[in-house]
Amino acid sequence: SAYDYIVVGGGPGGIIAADRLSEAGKTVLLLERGGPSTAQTGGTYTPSWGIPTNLTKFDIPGAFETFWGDADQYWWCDDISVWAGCLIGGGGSVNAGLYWYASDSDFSLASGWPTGWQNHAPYTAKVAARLPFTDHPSTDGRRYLEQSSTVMGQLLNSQGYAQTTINARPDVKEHVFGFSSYDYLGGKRAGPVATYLQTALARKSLTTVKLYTPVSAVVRTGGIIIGVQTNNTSLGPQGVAQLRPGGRVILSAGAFGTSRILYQSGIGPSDMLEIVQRSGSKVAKAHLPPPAQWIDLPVGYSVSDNPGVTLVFTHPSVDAYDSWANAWTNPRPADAAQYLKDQSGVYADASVKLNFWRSYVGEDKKKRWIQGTVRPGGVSYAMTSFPFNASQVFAVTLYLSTGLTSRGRIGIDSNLNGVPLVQPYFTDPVDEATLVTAIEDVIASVKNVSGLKLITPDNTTTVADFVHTYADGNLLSNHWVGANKVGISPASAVVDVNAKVFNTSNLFVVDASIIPSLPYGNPTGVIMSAAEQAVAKILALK
Ligand code: 6FA
Repeated sequence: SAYDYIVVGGGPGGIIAADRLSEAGKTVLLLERGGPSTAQTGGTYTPSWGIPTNLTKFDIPGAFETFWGDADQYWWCDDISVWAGCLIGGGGSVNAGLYWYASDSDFSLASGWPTGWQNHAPYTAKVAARLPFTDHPSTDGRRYLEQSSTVMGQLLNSQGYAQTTINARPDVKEHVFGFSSYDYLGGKRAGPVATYLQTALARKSLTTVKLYTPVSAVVRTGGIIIGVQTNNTSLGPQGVAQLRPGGRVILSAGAFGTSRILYQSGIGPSDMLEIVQRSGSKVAKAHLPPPAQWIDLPVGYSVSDNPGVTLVFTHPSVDAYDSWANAWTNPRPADAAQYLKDQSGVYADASVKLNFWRSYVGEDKKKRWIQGTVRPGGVSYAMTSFPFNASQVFAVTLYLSTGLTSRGRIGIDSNLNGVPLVQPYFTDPVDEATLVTAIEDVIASVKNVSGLKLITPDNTTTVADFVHTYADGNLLSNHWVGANKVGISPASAVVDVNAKVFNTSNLFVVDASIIPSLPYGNPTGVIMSAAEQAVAKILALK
């Protein structure tokens, strides 16, 4: 069979695309390289204490911190050097689920969006209708393990911050703090797999979803795409899944995944395409078009990711929850029992309890925003000469977000693994200076809260040195955007205002990589709104 649309990648972008396309009556093939995640998608990875329920690691919000604890961490992409989810739901199935509705600033011209994308509100509303936020995920409506949030709230109050419901006013981010907002429903992880994927699957005659089906390249004649190369010969001769005449391919394989597919399809800067040409991978080489057909675009450039630095505190009121070390294998019995009974309690929520924002104007007169994230535990971030009580630890990560000017580059190495080529952190020193100022501000107010002790950084370092020597791998926040950014010129962008890859007729990108710069908060809310808007633009094309 042949399809109106082939969507490659079942993360937030791809699932929303597949659902809206099938809703419009199109036949859609959704190809995902990984397997199931939540129970609803066929996942079966339950904790020993969860049997016989069908609550998997991907369903239980309180399991978030344990994604790095297991012997077999099969959910991560094994060919990308940073954290990325390779299973249905993508990053949305393994992330913390922090969820911020898009603001006007997130889609503004100043944030690098071309004209035509500013009217995000109807798309943001569509996402909110399918996936309403919650800042009290426990099904009993109560909040649990809130001590670090209370302590940090006192500190922020002393600095003139106001408490608010962040998603009630997405445009208000100056000196505000609020309870963390999550993409959870009924005390479980939600995200597009819980809603959009289900409605897509219900359109049985239109939607085909194949798991464990990696796509290596698009198959094209010049700029016309005729199908995609898979590993599954039941999809077509030699594993090529085919488009109907007039059909379209949408790449939604995430920042690193989509970039690699483009390189392997002969689309991108020549240094990356030459790596494919030289590689030992027969599959990749066999499907790379000859150089005369290469399409030169800045795939992988202009990327940003929030640099984040973590401060560690103790306070006598705080329950560090053993820094989540036992949350999967050896939970506190009452908390496990409570969650299993009705999805309430500590496990109905990931670790993060409070978020805050403010702006700074840098030496270059540009405004940059800081996001703070507060959570109990985090003993692994403690680098300190001070003695401290590990059971009272909590962590505050300060991220630089909107206004950040540093940019890096991603691509592939000689094994075709997705890698950062130029780290996107602090290529502009004003970014670093801004984060230092923000940290100094928080530290200056520690004295305003009785019993509060800062343990990292300690008295053996200055804040400036602490930040300057912070490892790239620790600055990382997994919020990669920009690699295939939207724009008006193929000199500086990869997709045009309709999310179509420049110099192709029918190839599109709908995922985080089209977003030109970082939004105020963790990006999935903006990625989903952008996906809704992109699909509407694609469907409107003749
Ligand atoms: N974002 C938030 O908004 N809130 C958070 O709390 C948050 N936390 C994290 C986090 O804790 C971690 C560890 C990570 C990795 C990310 C976090 N993010 C958070 C970021 C957020 O999850 C990502 O920005 C978001 O998921 C990006 O959505 P995309 O749709 O752009 O891309 P994904 O990577 O999610 O999905 C790509 C899919 O394509 C995957 O399912 C993958 O398996 C599949 N794929 C890749 N290559 C493929 C190929 N060649 N063929 C077929 N499928 C492929």
